[in-house]
Amino acid sequence: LERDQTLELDKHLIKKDARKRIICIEGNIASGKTTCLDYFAQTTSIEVLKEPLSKWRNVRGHNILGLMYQDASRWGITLQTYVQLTMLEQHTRPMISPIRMMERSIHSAKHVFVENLYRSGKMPEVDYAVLSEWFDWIQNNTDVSVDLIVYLQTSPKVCYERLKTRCREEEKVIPLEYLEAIHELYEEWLIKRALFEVSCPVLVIGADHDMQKMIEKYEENRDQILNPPN
Ligand code: DCP
Repeated sequence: LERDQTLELDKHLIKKDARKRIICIEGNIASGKTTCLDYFAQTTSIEVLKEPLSKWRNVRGHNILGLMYQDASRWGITLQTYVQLTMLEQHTRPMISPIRMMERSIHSAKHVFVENLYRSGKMPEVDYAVLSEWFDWIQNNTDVSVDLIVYLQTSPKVCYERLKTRCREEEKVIPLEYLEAIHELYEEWLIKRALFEVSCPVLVIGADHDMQKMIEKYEENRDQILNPPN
């Protein structure tokens, strides 16, 4: 479809129900979230919010993403405290379009990344408790709800290969085991439902394929993604 045609199509989709909707794109590191967000940014008029990575790399001059990968036991809590703040800021920002698509969420930050630090013994229980208190307060007192989670499901090995080719400086030290641990937590949270409550529908899209095939999949799932069931 040409861009103009797809924009028309979206107008039609959006008009059907004027309710505001928030869609989160979730998945392991290098699962292809950026490609997905770019695709919808280029072919729709919806609001697309990228993960605030640049902020994590520069908090008043400090690269806490880099620090965390150098020494997770020391800096994990620092990064995750700031991730939680930046995610809260994204969730609560006034919407400029009826549909918002976000890269990850405050929920995966807590249920996947913080959980992983805690479980792997890199975050003391007391830090985990304080972050959890913050998270619970945020959940009870602000609106960080989500209408649909799109889970880009990958195998950790594929993510590992992509990670090596993209060569982001901070991520050079990431071993396969780390991606396996993140993968396991995503599966527990969104597929096995063994960990935390999931209070919205989850659309699972296999994402081990190359970029062209992934774009085809986004096209196939376009209606479902832009018009999540209630
Ligand atoms: N990160 C983290 N803790 C979080 C969220 C993210 O430590 N709560 C880290 C993991 C990555 C970096 O931040 O090293 C960026 O994360 P993403 O995987 O979201 O970004 P990508 O660019 O890798 O996404 P994709 O490749 O899927 O487009």
